[in-house]
Amino acid sequence: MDFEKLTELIIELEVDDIADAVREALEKDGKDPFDILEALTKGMDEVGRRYEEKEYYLTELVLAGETMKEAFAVLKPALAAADKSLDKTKIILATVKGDNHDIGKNILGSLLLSSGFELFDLGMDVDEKTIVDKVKETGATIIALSSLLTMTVEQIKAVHEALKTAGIRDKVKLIVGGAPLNMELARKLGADDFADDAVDGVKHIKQLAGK
Ligand code: B12
Repeated sequence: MDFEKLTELIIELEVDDIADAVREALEKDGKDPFDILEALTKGMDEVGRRYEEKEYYLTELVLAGETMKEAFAVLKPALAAADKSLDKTKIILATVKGDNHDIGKNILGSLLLSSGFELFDLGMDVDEKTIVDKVKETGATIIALSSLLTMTVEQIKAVHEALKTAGIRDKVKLIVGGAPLNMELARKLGADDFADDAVDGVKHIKQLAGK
């Protein structure tokens, strides 16, 4: 099972075959789970491009999401086994209000869990009040937010402002990710940091946590 084939299975939306393919790559071929993740993500990028070019429609987007979830269910334990450094920093993870994309967030969440962080995953479409309340309740020191839609990136600013109003902005680090963002925009919206994929995100978060 080569990486090109895995990328292709995502692009072709082979929801029934992807789990076996990932299993084969892992167990039979001994491929690195992080390389497999990269091949799958490449497929999702191509799906996004086809959607943009109107070669794919919403049905295909939904199916691509399902296919990625099937793949990730098999990949998750292998990713977890690959990284075992322990860290008990508390992290709040969420997709911002108005945004129902959670595949990237969930990947980041699994990697964070497998790195030993204590994770509070609030799900998707999460408003700023819920986040502020959770910081107060848990004493989390890092907030990781995902926004996949250009329309919802302003929500990052809303979270930043709500933390300021609550007087706890300086107690937490805010890191954000998602395709419409970059470091410059992230900073402009009040975030402390940005990473463009989940693997890099974990590295950045380890730095923010002072590890
Ligand atoms: C699957 C998908 C969906 C699925 C989502 C299923 C789910 N449960 O998540 C469904 C069908 C629901 C969907 C709906 C819509 N979608 Co959509 N979707 C996608 C698609 C194809 C893939 C997203 C994905 O899962 N990628 C794979 C994951 C692994 O990558 P990722 O999410 O980018 O995450 C990685 C990094 O960004 C980063 N990361 C992500 N979050 C974070 C957070 C932190 C802290 C860090 C450090 C890193 C990080 O790490 C991740 C892993 O490496 C993208 C296209 C694309 N290539 O991104 C469009 C895309 C995001 N969707 C788009 C659109 C327009 C929509 C809809 C508005 C369509 C519509 N007309 O209804 C709706 C919006 C619904 C809503 N309110 O949210 C546009 C957004 C354009 C924009 N810039 O605003 C895109 C880019 C497609 C396109 N090219 O036009 N979508």
